[in-house]
Amino acid sequence: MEISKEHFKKEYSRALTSLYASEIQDLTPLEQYITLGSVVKEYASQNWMQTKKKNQQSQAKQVYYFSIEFLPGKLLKSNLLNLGILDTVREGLAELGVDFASLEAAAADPGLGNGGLGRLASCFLDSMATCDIPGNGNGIRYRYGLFKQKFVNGFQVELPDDWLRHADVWETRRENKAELVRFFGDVHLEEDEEGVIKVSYSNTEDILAVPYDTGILGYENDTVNNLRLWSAEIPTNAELEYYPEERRKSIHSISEMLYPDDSSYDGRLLRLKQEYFFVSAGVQSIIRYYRRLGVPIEHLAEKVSIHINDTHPTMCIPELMRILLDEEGLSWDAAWTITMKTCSYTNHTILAEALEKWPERMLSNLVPRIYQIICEINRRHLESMTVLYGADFTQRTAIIQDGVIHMANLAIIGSHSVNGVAKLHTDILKEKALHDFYLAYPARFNNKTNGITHRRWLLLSNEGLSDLISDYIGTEWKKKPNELYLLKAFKEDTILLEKLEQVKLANKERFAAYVKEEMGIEIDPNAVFDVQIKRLHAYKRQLLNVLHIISLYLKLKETNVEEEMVPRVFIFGAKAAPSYSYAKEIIKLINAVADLINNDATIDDKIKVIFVENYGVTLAEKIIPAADISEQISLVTKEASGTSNMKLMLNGAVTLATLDGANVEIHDKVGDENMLLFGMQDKELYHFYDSNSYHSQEIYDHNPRLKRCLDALVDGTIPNIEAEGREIFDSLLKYNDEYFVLKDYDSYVQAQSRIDGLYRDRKKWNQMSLMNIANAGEFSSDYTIMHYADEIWNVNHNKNL
Ligand code: 26W
Repeated sequence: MEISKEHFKKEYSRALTSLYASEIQDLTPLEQYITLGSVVKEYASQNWMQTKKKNQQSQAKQVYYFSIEFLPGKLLKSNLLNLGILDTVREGLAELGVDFASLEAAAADPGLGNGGLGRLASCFLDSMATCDIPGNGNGIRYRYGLFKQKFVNGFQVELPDDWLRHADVWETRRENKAELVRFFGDVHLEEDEEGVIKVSYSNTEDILAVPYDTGILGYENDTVNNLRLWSAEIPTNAELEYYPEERRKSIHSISEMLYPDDSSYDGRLLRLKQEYFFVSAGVQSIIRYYRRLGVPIEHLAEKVSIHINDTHPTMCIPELMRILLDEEGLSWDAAWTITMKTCSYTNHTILAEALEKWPERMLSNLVPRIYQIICEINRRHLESMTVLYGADFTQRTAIIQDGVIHMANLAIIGSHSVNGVAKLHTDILKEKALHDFYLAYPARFNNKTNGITHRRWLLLSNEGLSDLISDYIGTEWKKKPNELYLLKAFKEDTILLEKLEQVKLANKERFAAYVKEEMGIEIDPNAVFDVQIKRLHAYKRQLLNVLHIISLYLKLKETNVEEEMVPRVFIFGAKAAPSYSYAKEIIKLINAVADLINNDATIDDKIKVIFVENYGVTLAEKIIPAADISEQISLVTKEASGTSNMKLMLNGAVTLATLDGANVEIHDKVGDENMLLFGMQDKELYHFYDSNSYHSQEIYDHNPRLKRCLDALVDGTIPNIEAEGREIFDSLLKYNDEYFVLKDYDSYVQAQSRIDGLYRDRKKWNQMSLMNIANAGEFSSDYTIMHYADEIWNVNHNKNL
């Protein structure tokens, strides 16, 4: 959109007058932010209405992306970028004496997600809008987001994330689009005079689901899609006396807070309520919109795609069946055909503890009609499959087994598409985790390797690099990120390589200033910034990283080999689920090692360990542009894809990785010469599993350096970790090291030791950095989402792949 600086300045002054009736300089950065937000929202509102009208008039097929988590990050800068007015507004504000950075710092970062799954959903929304796909996000408007993390004596402490204490400028409450969601009660099936089954309910507990819509702006196109987040409220038409305090509380509790677990299912009733709440509200609102199109219900699948982001929204399948059977009066088969054509499912993890298995009793009690429908889906599955594949197979794939409901099985049986999020992950689903289903429904299985929006993760968070790239290859790459490969032509261009180094150094200096400001620790921008940023989980092996750091420190202490070692700054960002005690012990260990090393003057700042507090989207935008090394060291087969690996690659970091998840595809692109590989590969791991022949004690007994390092966990070398050190020591030896940390230790240390030589050769290193940037375009979520559109949702998009 074209707006002049003068026009913007007038608009801004008008808005602050109407909002605060006071002078600019009397406003706080937060008030300046809210003012700017209201102006920008208005700029986008035209396109928001236009997009809705256009889709309605053209009866365009819509995609509804159901996710119990979204991690949008701060929206101000990305909305300004996508409107094409970022520079104009920044200059206009500067002329009005408003500092954009402090204003932006006051913005809320909605933490409505745990990690990879939630951020991927937000990258996808940004890409769907940019590719002109009518894509709608559907989720929960949690009153409290993911906990705020503080370190107290090195321990993680969780604080409430009261992100709505100041109104969210981007959302719009749509009371008139509220839906009623029914819980508990009894279901009555009566045959009416024509013999049609009529379904009625009694003694239900009804919740009013009120939607809050946020515009999702496409990049430099007039598309504004919708993110609809539902809030649980007391039904307006009910007499208040019917809602005593604790009843009101239990209603509001449904959208009160995000469950902070990102990999272990823990069957709480409130979580199940949350899952049905946003699913039922979402599906009902889709059908309400569809009915207004006046197209026969039989054609629903041609106009609507419902995507199920992991198993949490799986009840979309029985909920759609409920409406098609009970409200539209369709036959089972007609309803089932439509439902399968409409629904598609993505699996994001093979970890057994993450798979949702809800007690049958809990579902039959909370959502009796949905339970009835699931039973019928299961019965028909058993019936149709037993004849084809026999009882055992059918039993293994049954939805209901021994009193629990396997949500992944329901999601697969009720969807026309099942995809993994990286080639290796999808192969593991086909060959192992979901092999039975793959045998039965081979055509449904497909791979969609994850992606990231290069707009937030390069254009916005690393303007220095973006401008440098545009100086050399023009700006086409901003809309066609694959064009980044044109940078390969400049591999020998020493000027560009030096400029690349300068850009990275400036980003490292900026981050060093942040660390100084927030943590009071000096770090050397010329050191190697070695980054591991992701949720704290044993399979991601932050422990392997800190064991190497301990080894390096002990080596420095014992053999003072400082001359050939390039100084290192090890940067960690990670939250642990509050109930995940082992993960919290590793956090304590990393902080204890940091205290020891950062305050040891004898090693003359050769190593620093920085564990940033409260890691999330906004901190990632500060750390990633400053990274030299990207730590992707999960135990092979455990990380479905990873997405920080793609963000760090795009910002010129060199990846130190196992051949796990999407690291395999990064390696396919950049090759051995531009990446540091180590560790076991999948076949070797399966051999250990099949032969049960892994004995970590043996490795400990035969590797003095490793032994010295592990002993430091329990012999007092590292102060203040008595309990945690022992727990971790035992997990690795007594409990035989579930994630093969000891097995991969040597090759990891060996790979780490290659960094000195490579980094010291600045031309070589900058060439490696350039080759990673040049090959990162393919991991743009614009391409990922176009594959979803073409191969799963069958919906049009504007770009050519
Ligand atoms: C039931 C608790 C729970 C909550 C969230 C279980 C599992 C999850 C998510 C599926 C975990 C998650 O975020 N998985 C990550 O998804 C990313 C996006 O596809 C992948 O890149 C990561 O590899 C995967 O761990």
